[in-house]
Amino acid sequence: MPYETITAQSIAGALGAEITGIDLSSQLTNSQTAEIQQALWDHKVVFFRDQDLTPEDHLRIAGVFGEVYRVPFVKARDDYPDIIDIVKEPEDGDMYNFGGVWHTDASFDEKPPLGSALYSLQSPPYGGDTLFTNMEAAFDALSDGMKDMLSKLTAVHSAERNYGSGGYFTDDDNQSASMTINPDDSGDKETLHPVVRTHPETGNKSLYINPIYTMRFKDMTEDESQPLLDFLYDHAIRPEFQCRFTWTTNTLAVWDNRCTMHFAINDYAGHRRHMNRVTIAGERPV
Ligand SMILES: O=C(O)CCC(=O)C(=O)O
Ligand SMILES: [Fe+2]
Repeated sequence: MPYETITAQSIAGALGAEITGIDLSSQLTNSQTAEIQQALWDHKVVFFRDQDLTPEDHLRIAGVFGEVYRVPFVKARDDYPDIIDIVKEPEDGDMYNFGGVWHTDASFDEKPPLGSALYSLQSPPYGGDTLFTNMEAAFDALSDGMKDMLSKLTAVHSAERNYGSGGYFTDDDNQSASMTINPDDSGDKETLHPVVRTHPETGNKSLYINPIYTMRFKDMTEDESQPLLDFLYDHAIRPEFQCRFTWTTNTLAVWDNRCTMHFAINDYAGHRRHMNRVTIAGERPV
């Protein structure tokens, strides 16, 4: 995709591009703003390395894409209630890392976030990469019969498995030293979303389900739903639909949460990894 004010270099066939030629700490021109938006719709996840950003810069860049989304259950920074600290300390060893299961952010919400802007304050010396997968490519590669059937289905989403009253984080052993997660029974609430959603900017269709927050298909039991969900998850994370990003300190990534899933790899025990995330509000999936 040709741009006039930035350069985009794809990092994989399916999605993901590194953007250069722009200093995000400066006041952006209208054309720069329009082009980084376009680059996100074109590439689904964009990476800006070597950006020296203050929290205000970080909030301002996220604001290019939409209003801020206040993340439930995860304690925010005391000084910036719209920024969450995603941190794993050396003493956390190989215990659970935030985002370490394939997911799209907060699909349990009636209006899940449009995207997230994740900034690396400290990257480990190796490991801690993030995987992304293209849910439009995954949908496109299905047979017409499967696409047709899925297009008629609705899925039940909930934060229950992670943040609900009996969820993973209610067990003290699963609380890390470094992040505060506050599960409560509002996490048990269920929300309905179409299994196939249409992107409001591009009109493209994508699969919209994920193994953390999708509980079952509407009007079906979990046992009935799970085999098809498992097939779709395996299909969606085929290597050719993915990209893998190796972080360096001071990189900002912005992903489109509506047509991707992501997965934070937990392979840097004994090292510190520190990220800040600003989440961008979205619309009700259709
Ligand atoms: O730390 C990461 O690489 C991603 C964590 C995650 O899932 C998120 O920030 O939404
Ligand atoms: Fe995430």
